[in-house]
Amino acid sequence: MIKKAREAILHCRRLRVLTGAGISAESGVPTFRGANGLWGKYNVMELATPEAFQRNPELVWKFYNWRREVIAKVKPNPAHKALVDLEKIIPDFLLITQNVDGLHQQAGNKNMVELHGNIWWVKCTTCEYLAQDRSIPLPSLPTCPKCSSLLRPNVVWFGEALDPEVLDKAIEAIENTEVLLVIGTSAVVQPAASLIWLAKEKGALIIEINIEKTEASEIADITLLGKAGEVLPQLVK
Ligand code: BV8
Ligand code: ZN
Repeated sequence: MIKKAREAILHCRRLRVLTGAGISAESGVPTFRGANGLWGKYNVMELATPEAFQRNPELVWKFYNWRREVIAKVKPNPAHKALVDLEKIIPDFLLITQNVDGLHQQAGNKNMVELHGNIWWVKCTTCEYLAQDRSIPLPSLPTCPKCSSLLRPNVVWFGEALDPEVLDKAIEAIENTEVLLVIGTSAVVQPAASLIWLAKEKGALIIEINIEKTEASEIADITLLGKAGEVLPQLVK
């Protein structure tokens, strides 16, 4: 299977990659639904929502400050690095990530979109202010330097629409690809996961890398069971 996947990837002109929290697991970033659950005592579904922020912005910022602290200490793993190598050899490459940890950019990927935003960016709840801010921790209630309103993390919360331009770019790329490599995602969160079914519908070859079967396994042409940090480098070398 590895050989078949390697051939398909190395001989294709157009390749898209969809990554989820599993690709950062070996860097030490907890996944959302993994055995250790997400972020210890915090329940992401309760906190990563506009309602939670409305109700208790201090608690939501505590959650994000804690995740920023965890993520600041980790670095890209061999799976992230393999995608940088892949980008160098595939003529038409796009990385579509659900992750907000910024590890793909840190590893060196350039041609990519972040469907759910980036934890290192903050935006104003009132004006257009949007900036990268890597200070750790941010004040418990950070305010906008332009209009003094409350700042929020520049991530897409549950119940919020994805940035239409970002989603359109991902859909357009998914609609014309030869191969879609799906790495480390439970394929549960929508509309990101629907990109896998769209690629299948458009005739792409679906290759999945995960430590266990997922919702997408039934439509994957090749499912490679194993850790992304161990499997992915074998596909690229
Ligand atoms: C929206 C940022 C509506 C925040 C995140 C149908 C259509 C549309 C929406 C919905 C729908 N059904 C349900 C919904 C609502 C919801 C949703 O999908 N809920 C799920 C839980 C059912 N969707 C939304 O709310 C979306 N918004 O649709 O709004 C709308 C439309 C128009 C106008 C107004 C409103 C927004 C979704 C975005 C939420 N934000 N992140 C933050 O991070 O703080 S999503 C969050 O989950 C992360 O981004 C994460 O990446 C993502 C997906 O999870 P995974 O990445 O897959 O991670 P998970 O832990 O689940 O799985 C890890 C996998 O890795 C596992 O399979 C594991 O086996 C594997 N693994 C582990 N270790 C390894 C490994 N694999 C390989 N190697 C390893 N070492
Ligand atoms: Zn402002």
